[in-house]
Amino acid sequence: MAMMTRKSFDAVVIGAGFAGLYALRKLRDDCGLSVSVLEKASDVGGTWFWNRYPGCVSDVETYAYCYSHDKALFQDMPITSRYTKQSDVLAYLKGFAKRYDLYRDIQFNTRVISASFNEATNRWIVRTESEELHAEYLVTAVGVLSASNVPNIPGLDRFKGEWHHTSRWPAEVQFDGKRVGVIGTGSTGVQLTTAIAPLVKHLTVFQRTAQFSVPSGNGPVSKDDADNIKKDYAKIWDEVSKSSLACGFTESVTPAMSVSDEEREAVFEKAWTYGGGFRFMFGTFSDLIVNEQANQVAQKFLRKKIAKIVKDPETARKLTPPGLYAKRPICDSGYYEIFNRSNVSIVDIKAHPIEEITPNGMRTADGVEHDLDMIIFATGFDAGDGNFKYLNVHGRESVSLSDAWKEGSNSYLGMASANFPNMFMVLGPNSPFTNIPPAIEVQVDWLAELIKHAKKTGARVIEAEREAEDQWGATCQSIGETILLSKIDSWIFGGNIQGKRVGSLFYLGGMVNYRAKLDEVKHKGYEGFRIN
Ligand code: FAD
Ligand code: NA7
Repeated sequence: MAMMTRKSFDAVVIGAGFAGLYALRKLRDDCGLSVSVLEKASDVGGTWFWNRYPGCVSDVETYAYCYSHDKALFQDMPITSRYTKQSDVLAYLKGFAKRYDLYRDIQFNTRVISASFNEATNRWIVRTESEELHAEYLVTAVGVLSASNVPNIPGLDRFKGEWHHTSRWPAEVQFDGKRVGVIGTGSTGVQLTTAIAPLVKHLTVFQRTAQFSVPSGNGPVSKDDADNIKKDYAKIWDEVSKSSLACGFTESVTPAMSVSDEEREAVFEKAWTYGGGFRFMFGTFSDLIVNEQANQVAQKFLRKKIAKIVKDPETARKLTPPGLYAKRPICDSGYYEIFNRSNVSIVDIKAHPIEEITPNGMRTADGVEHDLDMIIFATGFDAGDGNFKYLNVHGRESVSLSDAWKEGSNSYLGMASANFPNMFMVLGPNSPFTNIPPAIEVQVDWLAELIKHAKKTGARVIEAEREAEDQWGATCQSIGETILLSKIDSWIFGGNIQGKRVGSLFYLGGMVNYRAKLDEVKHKGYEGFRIN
């Protein structure tokens, strides 16, 4: 058996996506800590390393789906299209790591298998398959949408064709001449199917729940427009910090039913033409996700659009969601249109669930055998706390994080948990639900200040108090209950995973309120933390 090597650092960070890279930069270069980042992938990027499926693109505009903390970095960032495609985000994050000399402190192909807090030394022991690392601080940056959900459908092992999950996409996939089945119609399924419909012999979309989607309005950005965006650096990030969603556009303050039917229709139409899922849900009216009547008028508008686009009425019926417009908003580059192609068909697997995967394809409950050469799972993620299940973290008195979260995962402010001293989570459970890079910066900056404060006072332990953590969980839960997103199953509340407890996984109170809470906690001497 190979010898287990031991190393010691001030901080160990797990994950090298947006969060882990920024944590490394901040803790090493600003706080002066020795830091080691452990990443199971072979390069940086996180989401954008793993999700290489055709059509993969952000749905927050390029100018806001990036770091904001360095003006020069922003000025140097290529802005060539309205949204930023997977390969461009990956290149951006690789460039970030090179620019700030981060690679030297990242160990790739290294999966963390456990982490435990040693109460005698107040240090964390982090284990990989071949090493043991000791550190004062443990920072988890393991991603909220990164633990793949591969449904357990009987027969997959007997399938003679190839199969892939979109979040573990291999380098080369040939579609030419193939009959492809895609399970899942969330953001990923919609992007993927739209991209591959023209490439495959036949595409069968296996849909469990129909999704409302609006046009993305994606397209090239000219050099002049990009230059103008860059001149607005201060304005953009000021607006982001003062908004709820941090997406870089002005959110509506007008309730939907406060205007006439004609005005409302015009507002929806303008948003549909301009494009953008978040813009449609939050830029048109202020209350689409809190007021059922407002939500219904949006549903009605979107249903009319589907009926107009999709030529076959039966296909249109299947594609039309019967209920609330209350999943994470999504957008597309011609999704409903692909169903007018003769090589695309849809199977309603709520009506006729998939019974098994056969050597030649899939059999649904109506007895139909769907012949396939390839199956693609666009079935999403065990979101929020999913990755923590594989981390095997133990805190005080060897209590495990999984036990601590048995009744539902939680953390104080999305970043710390009682009994897990000196462990900080970037985007832990009950972190803000917003455009993600700005939320990462807010949390990492705040944690860096907290660590500096503790160092100044000579404290060796920073630990969330149980009561503060419970209160934060209750706040997140009660805000969640007022929002229509909690009324339907989706990854935002854990309802997409069979057997998972449904409850708050995010703080849905918006970025402005979240920042205000962080300021308040800090100004009250880090209220809710025990620092000694
Ligand atoms: P990740 O990028 O998920 O990185 C986590 C890293 O941790 C991974 O590299 C993983 O390999 C590593 N890791 C996990 N466990 C271990 C372990 N045990 N040992 C070692 N390493 C480990 N968000 C938006 O705000 N806007 C968008 O438009 C948007 N589009 C998206 C599109 C797709 C297809 C997906 C999947 C997500 C999208 N997201 C979007 C969410 C996206 O995940 C975040 O925006 C962001 O990239 C998250 O960064 P992160 O560093 O927190 O996590
Ligand atoms: P989502 O939004 O969770 O979508 C997953 C899709 O897969 C959705 O249509 C699910 O149907 C479907 N699904 C999941 N499990 C199954 C099973 N067991 N059988 C059939 N169908 C299933 O994940 P995405 O990857 O599309 O998007 C996640 C986020 O990543 C997205 O919001 C962006 O931020 C990027 P359901 O609706 O649950 O009935």
